[in-house]
Amino acid sequence: MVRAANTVIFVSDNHAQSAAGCYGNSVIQTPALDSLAARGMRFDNAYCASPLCCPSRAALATGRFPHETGFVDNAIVYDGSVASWMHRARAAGCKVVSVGKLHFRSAADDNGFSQEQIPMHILDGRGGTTMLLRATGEEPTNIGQWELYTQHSGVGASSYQQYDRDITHNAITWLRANAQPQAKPWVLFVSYASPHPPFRVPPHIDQLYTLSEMPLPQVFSAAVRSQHPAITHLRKIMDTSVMDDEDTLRRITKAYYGLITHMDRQIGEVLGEMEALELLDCRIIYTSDHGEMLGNQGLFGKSCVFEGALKVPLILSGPDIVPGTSSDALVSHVDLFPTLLDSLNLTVQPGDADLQGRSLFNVSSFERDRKLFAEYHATGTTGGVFVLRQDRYKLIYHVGHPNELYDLQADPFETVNLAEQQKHSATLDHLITVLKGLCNPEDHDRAVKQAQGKKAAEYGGRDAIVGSGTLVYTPPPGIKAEITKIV
Ligand SMILES: [Ca+2]
Repeated sequence: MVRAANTVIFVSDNHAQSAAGCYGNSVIQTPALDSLAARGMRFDNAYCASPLCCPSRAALATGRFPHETGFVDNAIVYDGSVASWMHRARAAGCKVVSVGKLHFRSAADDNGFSQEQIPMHILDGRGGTTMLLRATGEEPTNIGQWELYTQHSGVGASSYQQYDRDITHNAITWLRANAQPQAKPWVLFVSYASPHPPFRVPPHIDQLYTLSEMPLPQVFSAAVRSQHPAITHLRKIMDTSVMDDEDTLRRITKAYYGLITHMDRQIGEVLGEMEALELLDCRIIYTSDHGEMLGNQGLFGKSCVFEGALKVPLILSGPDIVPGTSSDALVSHVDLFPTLLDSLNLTVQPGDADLQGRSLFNVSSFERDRKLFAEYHATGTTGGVFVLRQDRYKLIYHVGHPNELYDLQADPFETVNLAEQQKHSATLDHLITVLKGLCNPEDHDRAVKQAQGKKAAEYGGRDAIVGSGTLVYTPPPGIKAEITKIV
C-alpha cells in the first residue's frame, strides 16, 4: 500500500520501447520521457496484453486478457460491460477524466470515466471489420497499410498531430481547473494518437534528424527474416513482403522518430504546466498501447508478438518511487489495474480477486520466474497466437502452426527458433504446460473465431464487409474516415 496521490497517466499509440532516449536509444530525442524516467522507475520488460489498439486498451482498462473478456480485435471492443479500474476509482468518489484516444466502442457506453473529453472511439461503433474475416481465412490484403508507411512518412501535417495538440490543450485546461487540493485524489488519463502512422512530422522537428544517422532494422533482409508460416501470412496481409529498400527504411524511421519527438513535446508541455501549477506531488505514468516493428522481420506496425510489437515503454514516477531506478521484472499492462487503484490508496474489490495483475509498487517482490502472458487474435492471423515468457525463454504458441521458442538473452531479435532443436524440448514442454495452465489455446481460438464469425454475419458477411472497404486508420473526432477500396 502506498499513500494516495493524484495520478496522471500518459498513453501514446504505437511507441516501441527501443525508440526512447531513456531506453538507450542515442539517436532519438525524447527529453520529456527521459526526465520522467530520471524522476522515476523505468520498466525494461514491460509488455502489452495484445499487440493491437483495441484489445490492448481493453486489457489496460480491465486488467484482464482478451481470453477473459472477449475483447479480442478492433471490431469486438471494450464496451464498459466488464469492470475497469476507472469504474472502481469513480465508485470510490475519485474524479477519473480521460482526454483523447480511448478506442472503445462508443462514448455512449459507460466506460468508467467520470468524463471523456474529445474521445476517439472505433469508427461508427464498427471499427476494423475486415479483420473479422480472419476467422474463415478470407481476410483481404490490407493495401492501405503499405502506402501509409511508404507514401505518407515525412514532413507534413496530419489530423493526428492536430488531435495531439488539442489533447494537450484540454489536459492543461483540466489541470488548471483542478490544481487546488481536493478531498479525493483524481486520475487524469491523457491519451495521444501519435506515434501511430501516418508518420507526418512538423518541419521544425524533422530538421532535428538526418537520414544518415537513422539505424536500419536489425533483421530485415529476405535472407534472414523469419519464414515462419504465420509471419509469412502476416506480411502478405500487410502487403509488406518486399519492404527492404534501405533508403525507404531510413526515411520511415526518420519520420517515426520525428513523430515520437512531437509526442514527447506534447507530454513535455503538460509536465511543464504541472510544474507551473506546483502539482509536484502527482504520480505520473507513461506507456504505449503496443510497439512498432519498424521494418524488423519485414514487418511494420504491430499485429505480431515479436518483441518490437509486444514490448512497450513503461515509466512510473512520483511519491513512493525511487528516482532514476529501473526494473527488469516481467510486467504487463494488466498490472496497471491494481497499480492505479494502489496509487489512489484504494483496495481491490471482491469481484477483482481473480485479476492476474499485481501492483507495480511492489515490483521488488516479484519472483524471478514470474510468468508473462500475452495473446493475439486479429488481423494477419489464421490462428490464435499465445505468448508465455518465463525468465529468458519466450514461447510463441500458434494454433494451427508450429510453435516458436526464443532465448531472449542470447537472441534478443528472435532469429533462432529453438523449438526446432531437440535439446530445448524440455524447456518447450515446460512452457507449453505452464501456458495451458493459464488458458486452453485451442478452445479459446475456437471461441474467438465463433464470435468473429457471428459479428461478420451481423455486418452482412464477407461480401458486404469487403464491399464497404478497409479503414486505413481511425479518424479523430470530427474528421472524415479514409476508406480504401479492397481490390
Ligand atoms: Ca495502437
